[in-house]
Amino acid sequence: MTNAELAARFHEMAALLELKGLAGFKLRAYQRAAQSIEEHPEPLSEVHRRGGLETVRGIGESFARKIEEILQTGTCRLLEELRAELPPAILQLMRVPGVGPKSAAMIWRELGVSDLDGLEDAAGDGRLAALRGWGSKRAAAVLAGIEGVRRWGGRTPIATALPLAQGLLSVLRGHVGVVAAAYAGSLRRGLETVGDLDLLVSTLRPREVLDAFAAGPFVSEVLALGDTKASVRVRDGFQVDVRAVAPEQYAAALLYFTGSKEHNVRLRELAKSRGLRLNEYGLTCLPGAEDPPGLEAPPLAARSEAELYAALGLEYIPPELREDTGEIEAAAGSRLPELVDPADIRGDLHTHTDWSDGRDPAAVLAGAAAARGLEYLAITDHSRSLAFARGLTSERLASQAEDIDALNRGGGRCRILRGCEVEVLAGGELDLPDEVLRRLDWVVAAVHTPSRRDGPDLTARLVGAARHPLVDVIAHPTGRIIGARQPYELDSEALIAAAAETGTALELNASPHRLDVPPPMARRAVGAGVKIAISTDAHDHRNLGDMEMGVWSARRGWVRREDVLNALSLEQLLEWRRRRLARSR
Ligand code: DGT
Ligand code: CA
Ligand code: CA
Repeated sequence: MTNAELAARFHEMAALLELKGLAGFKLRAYQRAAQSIEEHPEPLSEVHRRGGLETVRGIGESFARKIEEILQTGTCRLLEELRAELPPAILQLMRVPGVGPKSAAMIWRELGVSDLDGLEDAAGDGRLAALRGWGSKRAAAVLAGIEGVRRWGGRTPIATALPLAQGLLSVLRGHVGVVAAAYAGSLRRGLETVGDLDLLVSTLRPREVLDAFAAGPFVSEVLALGDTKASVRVRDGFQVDVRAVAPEQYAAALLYFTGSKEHNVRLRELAKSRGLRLNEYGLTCLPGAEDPPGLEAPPLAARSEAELYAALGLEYIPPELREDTGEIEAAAGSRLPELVDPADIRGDLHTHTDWSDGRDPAAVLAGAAAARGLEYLAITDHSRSLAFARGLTSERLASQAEDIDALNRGGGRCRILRGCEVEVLAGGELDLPDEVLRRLDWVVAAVHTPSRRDGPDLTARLVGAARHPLVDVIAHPTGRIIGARQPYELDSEALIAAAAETGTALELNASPHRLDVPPPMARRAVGAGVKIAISTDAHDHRNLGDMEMGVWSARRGWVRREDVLNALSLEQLLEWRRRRLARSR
């Protein structure tokens, strides 16, 4: 059992005891023990084998017995008694922002409510508001909080987490004792949602830095505060873990806390097979058989993650690939893909203006694209059947084209392509006639209308669109809305096969709410030779900045620069299109 797993049981005991009304130094003893176990550099199972549990900070005789019991049986009597006594779902209540242990205990005792559904009812029908110290405002906040917990399954979308992380890092860097700071964990790996935020600081004055952070105005609750770690909740209930390490440990800690766990496990095994030990403090030589006992080798110098990977005989593995899905083998064989990078992006191939449901006129969008250094921008407003989005008829599309021609003659730095996001109708045919589409520079095909979304129907529609000679890209194929809507039942293999056969590209929609195609599908697509267009689907010039998150997602899908259409120059892109059209005629 790992220290983290052991600590989790102590955290659970502390939370359940607190729900039962334990407070003061007795409660703090459990919380301190949990934290001390979590932070202990050596596995407690080893310490136990040596008979040294009571030398660990915060562990006395009674905790040592509990640790022993848990190591042997996976649990202990106190924990089992608490679990039997308290309803299993009650810890869920504390995931709702604004509900701490005291209020959870009160809600349970006075209303008999012990899970999210019950809390939702009580918040809705006035029982919660009627509790002492509550009131309708606080009950309404809880109702909103429950919705948030449900909607995101307790996970926070990257679109919310990233700016928060950047803000917190600038606070940390503002402290004179901080040498360097970075975010790690799932956010650094570019996941579309994150469970909690993991920040890392390099400092010689950890206690001071952590104390100052935990006292910050953005902190709503301090969950733990020690010499190496602070865990806090920020205002909307999101948990942030900050670890403080000495500068010489920073690279190893960054590697460790970036994860994923699965990737770390593989690295540790690899280290062991080379006579090394890798942990969050560094990479050390394992003592040899002839070495005197107790002699610890100093950590091998590692100023960067790249040096640590090199010491393990691996190429540097970018964070987005660290999921143990083949990256270790590839790095060992120097076969890692050269991933697409935000700097490779030359254009955006899916955007909307105020002709349909976008906010800005084409000129504003093109100006913003030019300011971002983009060479080209496809304006792809919706087609006529998407009435709620003011979809364009053939006539309005023709007038828009004249508008765009005039803008291009005006000589902006960013060339505007006349495009359309054409709806794929239920029968598989397109919403606009071929002779209209033929006059365009860029055709994106998409399904939005929520009629009969059953799998075979949607697959047939999208495969049909891919086979249509005039379609350049299939937009956001799975239809997922992160945290809100599951992907449609699409036969992604059939779509990838059709795209590969016809040379049609697939879109990776960069909106942080979509990130669609999802990374595993992107990986299969590029494996089959399909090109990817990373597009923002901007409905406002500010959305053009979503491109970076799309690129992160693409990197998670092992997408290389040569797989990405909008990493081509304008000239190369138009050439790609000419060839595609010639082939499909
Ligand atoms: P999340 O927060 O659910 O989105 O996912 P992560 O990957 O950020 O996970 P988190 O916050 O639990 O831990 C951050 C990193 O710390 C994780 O990616 C790898 C490392 N880590 C945490 N616990 C363990 C562990 O028990 N074993 C190993 N090998 N690594 C761990
Ligand atoms: Ca995390
Ligand atoms: Ca964490």
